[in-house]
Amino acid sequence: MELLTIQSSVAFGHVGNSAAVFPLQRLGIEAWAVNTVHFSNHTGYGEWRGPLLSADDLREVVRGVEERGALARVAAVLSGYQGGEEVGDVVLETVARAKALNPDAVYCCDPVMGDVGRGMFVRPGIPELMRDRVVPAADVITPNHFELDFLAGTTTRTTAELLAAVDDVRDRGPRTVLVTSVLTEETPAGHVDVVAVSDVGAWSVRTPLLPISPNGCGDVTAAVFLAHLLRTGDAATALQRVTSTVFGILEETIASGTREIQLVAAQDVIADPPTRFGATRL
Ligand code: PXL
Repeated sequence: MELLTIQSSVAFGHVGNSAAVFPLQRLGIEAWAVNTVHFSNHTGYGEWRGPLLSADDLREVVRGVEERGALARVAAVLSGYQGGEEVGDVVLETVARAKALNPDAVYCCDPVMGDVGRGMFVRPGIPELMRDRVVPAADVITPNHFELDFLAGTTTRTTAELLAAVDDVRDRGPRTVLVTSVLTEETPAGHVDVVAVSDVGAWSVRTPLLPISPNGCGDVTAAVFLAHLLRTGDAATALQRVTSTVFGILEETIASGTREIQLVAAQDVIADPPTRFGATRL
């Protein structure tokens, strides 16, 4: 299986494509990386070096991939953090081309915009671009709870409210939605929920809340959820596997005492995740 992933790359550490590609490969998927930036390290350090690619440079790279015949073969296009609106345009053009060449191609969008506590951290205009143009073009989205609320234009405090917001967004395009970092009135202290909704139902997995939330975790989550969804066609199975995988990566990261997610150390968990958490039907 082949997949095109349009995200940041960093030389040191793991975010964007530098977080998504290795897990995809470890799951047996050929991941063609189109890099939107080539930074030394992720922006969480406050300082970084390296270039952003222009929209025209990105277009050229995608064009070359298409000319080799590879765009026609991809099962999915995956996108994450989008630095500027022009990158959003290239992503949408690429998705349109991939779908024209192969109507079964899936577009999975991680609508990176913000988080509880931090608020919106992307450039002004990006949240509206995500809500009004990018998300409606997607088949699968992986917002966190904060991003889901923005997409639906509401504040959700209960599971019922959350599911209503998900259905509101699903009516606008993406049939499969993974909501991460869900905290409702029903979530016990020290825990966090992850919810997956598809045409055939809604499921939730509850995990203990770990004391770290490293950069790149969301990028791994979107890539690994998409991989298992493509493999099994089943959102509940993909939900169980992604939560066990990410929990295992976080455990390795805590044990290592480093700031970067420990993908290589956790590679066996990534390739063959033990079922640590069961999914409950909602
Ligand atoms: O994880 C999203 C992300 C993407 N791209 C760059 C980043 C980050 C998070 O820190 O720094 C460059």
